Amino acid sequence: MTTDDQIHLARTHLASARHVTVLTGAGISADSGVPTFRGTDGLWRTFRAEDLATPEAFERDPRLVWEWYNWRRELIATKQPNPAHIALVELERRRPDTFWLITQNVDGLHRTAGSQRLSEIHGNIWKVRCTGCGIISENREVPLPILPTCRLCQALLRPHIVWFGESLLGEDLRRCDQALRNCDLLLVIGTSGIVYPAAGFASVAKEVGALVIEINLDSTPQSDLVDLSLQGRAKDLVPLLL
Ligand code: BJW
Ligand code: ZN
Repeated sequence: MTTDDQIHLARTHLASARHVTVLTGAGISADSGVPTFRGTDGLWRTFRAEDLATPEAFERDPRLVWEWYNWRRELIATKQPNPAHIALVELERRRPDTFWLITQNVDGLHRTAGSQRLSEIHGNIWKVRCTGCGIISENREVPLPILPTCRLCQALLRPHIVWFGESLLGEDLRRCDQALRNCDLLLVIGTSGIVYPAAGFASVAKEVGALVIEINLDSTPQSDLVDLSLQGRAKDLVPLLL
């Protein structure tokens, strides 16, 4: 099948689907200039995840972790949503009651683009959480003073991000499970499909008989499982599906 045929088929499926769920990963924001994690220019090529994205790393050296997040906040602050983010806003607008977007991205670009029916399952880089009283607040200060502390209780603040070995919010997991079990089409965009639990979402959708379409620059561990695998840039392919 040619790419044009695949796109035509994907469009037809999308137009006839009742409940549509979308899962996105770093690849959708790569087209906005936000670095991905894996791959040749990925963050994990230069930085060790276990030194920066685990609760143990933060306990050991909160300054180092905050410096890394400050650098990323500065970088992301200069980035804008791209046509793929915007196409997903349009998809939500067309089917407001039968659409849910699950993102692993912490950059907030889906929300900036206008997506509202959205679970940010790995958190958001523009939110901080108090390690003392647990309060979560939005914080767009760039750079943040290191080390940032809570206004209410003076304890250390941490990024409101899900690190390796930490559980996702139960409420998010329930919402996602519902969106996956109810959907008849799952669109998986720009994720390597390695990090759990999101790496298992395509299997959940397949189990309930949904059609799964993947959009990625490369093949992934999920490519053999999905019904249609479109290879290319998210910013080019996602708008073509509408
Ligand atoms: C393009 C493109 C373009 C590029 N267009 N495409 C079961 C089995 C084994 C292990 C586990 C398991 N369950 C849990 C675990 C442990 C762990 C895990 O999954 N480890 C794996 C690495 C094996 N999971 C967890 O710890 C999770 N917690 C949890 O499950 O709690 C319960 C539990 C704990 C422990 C044991 C068992 C249960 C939490 C995971 C949190 C992940 N957080 C991170 C880092 C946050 C730090 C931060 O951002 O500040 O979130 S990891 C990092 O990876 C980040 C991402 O959201 C996540 C996914 O990455 P993503 O989005 O897929 O990006 P890439 O870079 O990997 O891929 C980009 C893709 O885009 C590529 O495919 C490109 O080809 C493509 N692409 N340009 C289209 N223009
Ligand atoms: Zn506090």
